[in-house]
Amino acid sequence: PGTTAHLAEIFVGRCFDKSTVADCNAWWAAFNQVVADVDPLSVTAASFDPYFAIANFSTPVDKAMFWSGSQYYVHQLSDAGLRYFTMEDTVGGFVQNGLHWCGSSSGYNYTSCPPGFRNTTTDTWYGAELAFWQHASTTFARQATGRVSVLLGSPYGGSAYRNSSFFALYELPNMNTSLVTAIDVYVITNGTERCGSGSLVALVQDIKHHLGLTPSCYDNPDMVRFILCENNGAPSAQCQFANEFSESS
Ligand code: NFD
Repeated sequence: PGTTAHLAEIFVGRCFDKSTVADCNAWWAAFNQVVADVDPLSVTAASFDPYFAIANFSTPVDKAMFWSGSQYYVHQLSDAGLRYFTMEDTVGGFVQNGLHWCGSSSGYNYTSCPPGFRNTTTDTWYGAELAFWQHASTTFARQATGRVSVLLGSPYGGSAYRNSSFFALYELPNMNTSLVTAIDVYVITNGTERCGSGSLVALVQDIKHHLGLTPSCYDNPDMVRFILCENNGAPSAQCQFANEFSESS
């Protein structure tokens, strides 16, 4: 993706809009300190520690919603935090969602950023933006409390639960076993990827392993199908309310 022009203005403006951070300019300065004038490939998650000390990721009990492969639908569903709280509904995620940035030898590179990469041995992302999300995902997951949810899509026919995803790498493993009491898994199915088959088998195992919980799993539940119906000019395969109602009448 291209980089974001007017980064400082958007960041500070979004921060003021949420109005839960005491000093938005000081928060920008903490971000700037890490990213500006710095080689993006030298930035790691730990670089953002001072920045994240200011960011607020707290989430109402029973509302945290994680997601993977469903970036578009999940925010329709969460409804800006009214129904669920995704990371992007916290101020820490809100100010950064959808922005693309990296430093250069003179401030920011407003043309392009090098692709980030993960050192799998040290589990460290290099590349400022991905390092940022590694830290953000970890922080968000650590404080999730009560009943938590995850919405999984399988874009392009891939797996719904991928062990290279941020959800698998930094969210599920960082949930606190003494804070999380239940997990609901919502799947936007594509045929092979559905509760009890495909990658959902591994997800259940990993949830048991990390949290000692057996999740509840739902294929295309009504709340998800409503969103799928609402957003498709032509009804999607999963949007079948009309058929059901006409068959039963
Ligand atoms: P996804 P996920 N390289 O749909 N989160 O589980 C590059 F360049 O596959 C939120 O990984 O699900 N970009 C955001 C990547 C970002 C790569 C990251 C990669 N290898 C994590 N992998 C956000 N708001 O932007 C992932 N991305 C980027 C948290 C790319 O922008 C959320 O709390 C893609 O569109 C959520 O629970 C986006 O991450 C979970 O982690 C999502 O990738 C979603 O990450």
